[in-house]
Amino acid sequence: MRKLNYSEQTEWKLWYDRPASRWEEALPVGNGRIGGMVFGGIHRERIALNEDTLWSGFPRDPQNYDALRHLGPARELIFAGKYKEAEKLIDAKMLGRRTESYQPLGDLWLEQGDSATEADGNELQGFRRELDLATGIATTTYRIGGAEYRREVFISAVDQVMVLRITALGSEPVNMAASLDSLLRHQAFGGPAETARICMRGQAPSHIADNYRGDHPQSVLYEDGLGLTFEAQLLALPEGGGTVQADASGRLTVSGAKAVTLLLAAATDYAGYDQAPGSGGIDPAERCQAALDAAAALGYEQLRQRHEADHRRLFGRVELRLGRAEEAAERAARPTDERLEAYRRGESDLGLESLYFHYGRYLLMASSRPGTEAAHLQGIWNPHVQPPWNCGYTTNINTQMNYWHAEVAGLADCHEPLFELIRDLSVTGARTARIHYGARGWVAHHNVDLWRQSTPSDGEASWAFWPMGGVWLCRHLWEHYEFGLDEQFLQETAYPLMKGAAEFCQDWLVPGPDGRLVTAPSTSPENKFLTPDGGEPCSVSAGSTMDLFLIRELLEHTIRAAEILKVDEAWRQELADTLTRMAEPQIGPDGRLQEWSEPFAEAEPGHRHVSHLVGFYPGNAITVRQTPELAEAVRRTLEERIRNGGGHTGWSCAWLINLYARLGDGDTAHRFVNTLLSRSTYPNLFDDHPPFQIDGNFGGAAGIAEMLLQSHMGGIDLLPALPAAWTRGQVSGLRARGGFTVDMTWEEGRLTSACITSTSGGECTLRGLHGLSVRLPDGRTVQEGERFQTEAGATYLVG
Ligand code: FUC
Repeated sequence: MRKLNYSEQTEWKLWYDRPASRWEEALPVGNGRIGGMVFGGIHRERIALNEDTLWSGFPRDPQNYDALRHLGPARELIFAGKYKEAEKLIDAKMLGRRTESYQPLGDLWLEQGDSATEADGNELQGFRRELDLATGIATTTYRIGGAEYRREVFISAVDQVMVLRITALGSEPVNMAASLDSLLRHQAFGGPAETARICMRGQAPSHIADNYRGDHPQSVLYEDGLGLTFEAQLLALPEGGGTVQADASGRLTVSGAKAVTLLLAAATDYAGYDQAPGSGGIDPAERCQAALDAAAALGYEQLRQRHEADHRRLFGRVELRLGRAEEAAERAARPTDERLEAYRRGESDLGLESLYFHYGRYLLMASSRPGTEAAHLQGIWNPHVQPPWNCGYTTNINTQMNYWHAEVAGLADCHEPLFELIRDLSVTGARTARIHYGARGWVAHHNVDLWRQSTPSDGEASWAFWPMGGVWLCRHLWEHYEFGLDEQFLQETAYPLMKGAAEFCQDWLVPGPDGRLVTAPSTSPENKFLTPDGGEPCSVSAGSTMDLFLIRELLEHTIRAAEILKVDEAWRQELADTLTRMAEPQIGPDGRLQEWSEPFAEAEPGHRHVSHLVGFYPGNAITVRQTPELAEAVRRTLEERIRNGGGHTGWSCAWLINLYARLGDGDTAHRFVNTLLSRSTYPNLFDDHPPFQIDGNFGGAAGIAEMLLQSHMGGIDLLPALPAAWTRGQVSGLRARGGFTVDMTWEEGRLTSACITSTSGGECTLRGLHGLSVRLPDGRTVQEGERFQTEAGATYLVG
């Protein structure tokens, strides 16, 4: 199959014909650690900066040592049907404290072009700012009078610096000034003039109070010695003459140059979730200086080449084109915000849908790379000191959704920071398991921060009391193994973490009144039922469906992993026994999957979470082929939720895409792709929860992949949920469980060719062949649903 050639085409670009007027119009660049939002201003340019370890707070002990005293009484109340009383007890006695907040580093400001301005009667012409997803470079170009300027920005993962190149293409030189600023406590200063370097050094708050009520008298708290220290440094390398000057106040000026390369480095003294700021021997200033010196020695051309090669290596792994190329090119000729507006008005734009998919991949590459922090609610991009939901890790759906597309969309390496987060949580969470619940193993709740808080947050039981965060996160370890079959990863990373989470579950499950094992207290994230007696909204009962699905799948995956690794035979048996004794999810009298163990009335029938469907997606306990009755109950559940207004946040809508894809209902899945883009998307294509929250971008990309390829039913399903709107298209590089990469083309809604590459030499079964068959190297053909043996590295053609 012909590989698409990115350099030939324009689809994978976001572009605009005016500067961003607000943050949600700016264009994101990032290397997983340093993030920038490029506004594309003309005389005054702003690049909002982030560094992924810059958080408020410091390591402290958030355990609630009193919680365990109340566990027994809470269970008694629950098993006596006194749910509301149990909820009150938990609210009052069993919760913890809020997590800390991700912080904005500051802004890089540029003032540019004082010799030929519009004020002299010169007209501004040809303005364009764009983000090329294929190269990871944001470019702004414009002309004023005889002057033509070009600014390029990228953040290199290879060289750990932001590179900003300003070129004067016309008759006028580059005259510019740069400065650094921050909302946090900071000082900006310039090095000696000849060093052409400016610096900003600052301190993060020791605590940020939540922004929910806005009534805290000291919501941003600074304490000496208790916050992280950060540093940003900027260095100018002028070309073609010109002078550079850095003054003591931190203003750097370049005049009369033909071009200038600005290099920016940023760092904090974060040395680990359990290390006090400043105690790890890390000097952010030294780090910045080392990065800048190394980058300056390379120079612009090499920095760009190294960045582009690294970026294309990841980005180019997957290519998706929907519809006709000419049509996509025609639409791409319009600025992206206008394109989005037209789409909102009902115009079809398949190119925009595939752009959204590619953007989901781009954003993960830019916010989560090996060695960096995992992507949080806003990836790495945040301008607020008191950000929404602390800009943290919400592990009752949002953090997981961030990584739903990582494996299938060819970014398994970007999944790694999440595994590191899980590893840290297994340490902090072991104390919480013991102190809060008297349990072995490790536990995490719904909010996590840089300091790896594993306890419940404060607030209400309905969200804060949810000891399933770690259990759900472990699915990512298993998925990574299932896609790549890396046994060393299974043995060294995944299994020990899964084992600890499974041990917690063993201790957490208790026999309910009928003797079946259930979780208690149990909530279903953020949702409430009406108590059977008083009709009061309440969140606490026993054995919510989500808990049962999550624990079941963890135990099953752990047993499977132990079998593969040939370890812990007796313990495996214990887990298998636990599975037989556990309560089962129920279908209610109305044919819907029950969210709780009893058919309680829902307090909010259109609730944004569909936690009880976790066993259908991302889980696979329910499938359309193996458990059709349960799948039908899922469909009814969805219909009822949606009829009552569900799916109204960005991430919630993205979840619906995935769920309908799993139902094999491509048209409804596509309807929600359409809703996500037209209702929940900012001009820069960031997901609008509202406010900005990146999970919708990632979950949306996962949903689009899920419509094209599924591999959760013991084989590979090609085009399992192709909507009528996607009549023709091609995709390459999608990954399937069992160690396969899949390329496909389709026309008139039917598969026309496919190419399966085996990465590990496993057995393969294909479905969705529409009468086509697989040709094996020995000349035999294999039909739909027939299993065949593959060889590692070999490709198998379907035609
Ligand atoms: C969960 C969701 C909210 C939001 C928050 C960050 O609490 O219910 O919609 O996404 O996380």
